Amino acid sequence: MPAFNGRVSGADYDAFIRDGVLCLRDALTPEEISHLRGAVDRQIAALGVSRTGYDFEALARQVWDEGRPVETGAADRFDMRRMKDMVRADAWARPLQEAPGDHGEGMFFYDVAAWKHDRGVRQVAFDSALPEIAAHLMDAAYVNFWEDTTFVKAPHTRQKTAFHQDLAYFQIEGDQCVVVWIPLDPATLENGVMQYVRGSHLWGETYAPNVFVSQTPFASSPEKRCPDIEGAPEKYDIVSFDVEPGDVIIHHVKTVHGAGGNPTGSWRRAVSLRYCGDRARYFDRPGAIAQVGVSHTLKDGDRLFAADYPVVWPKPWPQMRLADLFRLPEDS
Ligand SMILES: O=C(O)CCC(=O)C(=O)O
Repeated sequence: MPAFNGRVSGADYDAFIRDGVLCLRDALTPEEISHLRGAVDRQIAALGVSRTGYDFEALARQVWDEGRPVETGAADRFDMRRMKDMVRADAWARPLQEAPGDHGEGMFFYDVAAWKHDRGVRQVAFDSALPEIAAHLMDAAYVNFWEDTTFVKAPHTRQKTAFHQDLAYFQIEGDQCVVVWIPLDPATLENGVMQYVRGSHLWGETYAPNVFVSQTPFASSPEKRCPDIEGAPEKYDIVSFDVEPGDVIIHHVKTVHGAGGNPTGSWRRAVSLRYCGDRARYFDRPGAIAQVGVSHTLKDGDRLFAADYPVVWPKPWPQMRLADLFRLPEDS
């Protein structure tokens, strides 16, 4: 076990290695949370005109309603018409939604790669306590930042997040990668906090990505379908944590996880940051989701040395602010 000098105690490290998930309290400052809230608000405001922002709740309604066309505004990252056909052709697929309430329609907002145009997100991703924590949990000599993803469940959102494993969504080989789920609002099981299958990172399996609104695996992935956790939750050791802004939940890239809808009247906003360690290698994995705006020419087996995957740990000197070094063309 490595010697810890940061926020991760030996007991936390052991729990992460055993369970594949760890909740750390007060890991981020109020200022850092406010940077992320600002970025998420801007992403949501751009829904309809952004090329990367989606409302998966609206999409699910379009998928399950035969006659309803698929509308995604300007968002063109995914071929959602094909996705609708894929889900409808899947004999195992079923809607994954909370019971209808009296409140109309919520929103399951999804967007990615805010770090490429939002300095506040870069400050959290590069200069908070998270890179060092990730290095400890991965026993990594250095850490690359992979990407950020936003997951928001507005009040009265019926759509669940289908249980899935993250590895096969990413173009990486090896499993030296951790995902940090950052709640921007208090979150409990009532409003859709994340749920994790304890120990599933040790099952020795890689599962195909699914489309979040259904367990349907991407047809282009050669990997097997994730087990139907929603169908028989009592068979699995599912763990969740009640969290407040400032807390983070970190999971191993092979830990199976999902979430309920948010039938409550309060928001459940979250940002998920992904970090890789020095043993991760680039792998143009069939079925992985194409990343937004990458400019590298890495080949399979390469280290993640590219401007798309900044090295965020170790710092050349303490207190250095890496976010100050980045000026990206998309910066607003
Ligand atoms: O917040 C959610 O509903 C999904 C989050 C997730 O799957 C992730 O962070 O990997």
